[in-house]
Amino acid sequence: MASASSPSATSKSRNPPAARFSKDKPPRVLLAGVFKPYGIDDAFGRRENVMELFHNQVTRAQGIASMRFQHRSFGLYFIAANIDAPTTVLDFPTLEEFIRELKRGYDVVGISFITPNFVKAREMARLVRLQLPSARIVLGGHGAAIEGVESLIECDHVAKGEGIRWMRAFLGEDTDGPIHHPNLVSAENKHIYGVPTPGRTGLLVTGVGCVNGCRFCATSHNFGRDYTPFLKTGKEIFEAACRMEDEYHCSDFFVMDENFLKDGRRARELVEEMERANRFFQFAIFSSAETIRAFGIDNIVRLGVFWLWMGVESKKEIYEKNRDIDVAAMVAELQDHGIAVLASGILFIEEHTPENIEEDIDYLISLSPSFIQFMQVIPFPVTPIYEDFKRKGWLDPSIPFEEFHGQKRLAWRHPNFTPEQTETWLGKAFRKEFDVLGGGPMRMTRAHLNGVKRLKRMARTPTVVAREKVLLERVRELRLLVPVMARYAHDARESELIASLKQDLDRELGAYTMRERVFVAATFAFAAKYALQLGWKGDRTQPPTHRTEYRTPARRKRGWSAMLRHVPRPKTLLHAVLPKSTI
Ligand code: B12
Ligand code: SF4
Repeated sequence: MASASSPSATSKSRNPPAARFSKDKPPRVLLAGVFKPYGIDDAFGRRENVMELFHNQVTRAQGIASMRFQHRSFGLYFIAANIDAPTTVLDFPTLEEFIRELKRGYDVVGISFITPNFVKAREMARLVRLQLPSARIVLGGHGAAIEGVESLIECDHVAKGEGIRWMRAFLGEDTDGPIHHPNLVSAENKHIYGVPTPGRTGLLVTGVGCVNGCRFCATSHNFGRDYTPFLKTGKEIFEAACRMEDEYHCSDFFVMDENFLKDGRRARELVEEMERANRFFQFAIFSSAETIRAFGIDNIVRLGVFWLWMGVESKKEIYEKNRDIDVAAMVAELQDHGIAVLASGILFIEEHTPENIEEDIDYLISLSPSFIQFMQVIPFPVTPIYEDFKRKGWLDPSIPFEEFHGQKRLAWRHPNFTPEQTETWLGKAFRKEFDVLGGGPMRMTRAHLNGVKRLKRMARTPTVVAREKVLLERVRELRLLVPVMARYAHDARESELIASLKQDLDRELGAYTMRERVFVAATFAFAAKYALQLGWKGDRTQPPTHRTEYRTPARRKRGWSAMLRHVPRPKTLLHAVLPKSTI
């Protein structure tokens, strides 16, 4: 017979079992992300599972020019901020720290993981059972979609899809209560060319999921091809932004929403709120081409978008979202209006062969976006391609989940490529992009500068004037890095591109002021130190551990804002003035 903890007694669903906790003594909840170190080859992970977005998937071939920053495991903070039970979030722990935390005693331990961290989650669950045999183990996050996970990892419950509602139901709380948006910064430990960029870019998670359901997309299918808004209206987004600006003085926000402009009405309301209050914020967003077209460039400028991630994917397989759209013209128009575009492309779709794959790589590069993400197709469980590849016999059970990262060799058997070829082509793509277009920070500066020029020619509404002012400030900040960019240019072509950018900047902004010269000198010191560090120690850094308590007796006295404050203050004057705007 199955025990309460055995796999066969496991509940695995979007609707958890009714809570069995006493109302008088709420359960103590621990929510943990998987343990570090990340991005190294060991028994639990791979070198390619780096806990950094750009440095692993975007600017990875760009050496010292690669943009560096880390994100918290946001889902944990969102769940913790929206349940009533006393909760601890443990983000980026070592295994020892996790064990020490378990010894404090918990009734529920939630482990958040994605597919490549399967083995880490399994080890953590094993330890929970060992240390706290009576605690309920809940698995959540994208890893929860792994086929048969309930029998592969020791656990009591598997929470598939959206987690706030799941956890509330599990704990016997009101599932329909309003969602409280915690105050969080988007990225930490930020630097470009070794120069800290500590400004406060706030995080807004306006919702999870996407209804488009592109066949490879884990995010869409993990949430049942449905969208769950966390901030339902433009007013709610505006109010969340105001709150964060009041507390953190941040006016830039990274919007974590797979397809933010899909809800055009909400985005328009946000514009209206900002214009009505004459209080403007800037946003970095993800959006698909169809939604960009529908929203229109003028509205995008009014919204204050300064950075945009767009799924270009491939010229060979046209997804609905890109159908009948001149993507090249769209990227050019966005960048001409000051918006740095990240175009993502997928390599090794079925149509790709060693003979034609370079066409797609060249296509992405020809768009000349500020950044490109090349990602290999990964058949994540829950996506239609997973089932499709399974049917075709292309899934390879000998490839462990740790290798489902899309950044080295393909995690499945492609009919037209050997595993070695997939690694070579991916490396080639990133290298070619860097050689042809130069470094991302330089290209982003160029896009922002073009925007300043363009906005000057637009109708002088208060919104456009406000947007131009902020964009100009951003360009001034990034310009401080241009001499360092020139010093570390990786080849003659990049030197030329930077020289031309410098000329245009000088024409637009005049000579550096004395104060700016001092800061430029300082950037050289930072960059030299970073270059030495890269040479000696390599490029891997581990995020620090973050332990945050919610509603524990000590914390309750200090109130919500104290519980949710995570923002480090600038340490020096230099920290305070260097570029703050890049996410
Ligand atoms: C931010 C992010 C990162 C950050 C990591 C942040 C961190 N501290 O872990 C960075 C940039 C470092 C990163 C790296 C990678 N990532 Co990533 N990342 C994302 C991204 C863009 C957003 C995640 C997020 O915060 N969403 C907002 C929160 C609120 O949603 P959520 O995390 O899904 O959480 C909700 C539910 O899942 C659930 N939930 C989550 N945890 C738990 C736990 C419990 C107990 C419960 C009940 C519920 C629950 O409740 C939450 C609220 O509804 C997603 C794409 C996306 N839009 O989701 C990809 C994504 C998660 N990443 C992915 C991948 C593959 C990677 C990399 C391997 C890529 C690479 N090669 O570099 C690496 C691996 C790094 C590592 N060592 O773990 C995949 C995972 C696919 C899969 N099926 O597993 C995703 C889905 C992207 C994609 N579409 O392919 N990533
Ligand atoms: S539009 Fe983007 S987020 Fe939506 S399903 Fe397609 S790839 Fe996923």
